[in-house]
Amino acid sequence: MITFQVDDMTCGHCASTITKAVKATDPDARIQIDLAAHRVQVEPVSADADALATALTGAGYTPVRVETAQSRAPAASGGCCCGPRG
Ligand SMILES: [Cu+2]
Repeated sequence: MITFQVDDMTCGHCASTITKAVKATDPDARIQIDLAAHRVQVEPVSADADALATALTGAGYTPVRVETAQSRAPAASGGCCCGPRG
């Protein structure tokens, strides 16, 4: 299960757009959306977390990967939101 925090997902239309974006990337994926918490949970079949994040970004949203409670990695590889951008 891969969880994303998507703070700019604010209504049912956003949720359906995100569902379509995930399905376009991984047609057999299972998706659970919690609008109130702005969370998207995906149980992928063929896509990985990066592909799913790319799909959500491409749909116009800002997904932030949420690590599950069992493994709290202190430092994630790759970029984060803290740095200034161009
Ligand atoms: Cu919306």
